[in-house]
Amino acid sequence: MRSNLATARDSDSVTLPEVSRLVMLLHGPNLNLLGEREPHIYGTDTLDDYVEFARTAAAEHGLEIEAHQSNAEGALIDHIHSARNRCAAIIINPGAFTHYAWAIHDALAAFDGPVVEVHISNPNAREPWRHTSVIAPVASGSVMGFGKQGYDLAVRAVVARVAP
Ligand code: CA2
Repeated sequence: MRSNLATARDSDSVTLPEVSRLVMLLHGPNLNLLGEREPHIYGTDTLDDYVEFARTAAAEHGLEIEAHQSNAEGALIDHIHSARNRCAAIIINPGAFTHYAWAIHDALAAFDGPVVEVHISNPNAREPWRHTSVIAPVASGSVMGFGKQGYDLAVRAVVARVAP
């Protein structure tokens, strides 16, 4: 597995590799509405609650979360590009982009670190059009159907894959 390395200099000006502790957490379209509608599917937690939960889980392992949500595919792609050579890993809930956004697939394929796909619900137990993920082939793995707990599992999956 390739890892994203930043460089740091010690007092003797020797360049030392330093593993980035930054993890990008991305949320796709409509997830800004979490907690406002469809609580029977997505629960009552807001997006801020999810991000805070992931931040706390990451902090327990010495990782820091940089979180973004966008309803625009291009904005998500720009965030993925900005994670290159800077973030150790990406955790992404692409929302409905999961099922057809090949440009997000391509952007993630160009990211060197682990990518964890996470879903609050279990798309495979829902409508047939949700059963395809174009993100899964470029993800290290996927966590789905466990609600907020899935974000803790996603963080743990990252921890297991980035250098201690
Ligand atoms: O279960 C997930 O996390 C999903 O990524 C959520 C997406 C859905 O298209 C995927 O198939 C599975 C939908 C996000 C919509 O979120 C809303 C939240 C509250 C109210 C309305 C929509």
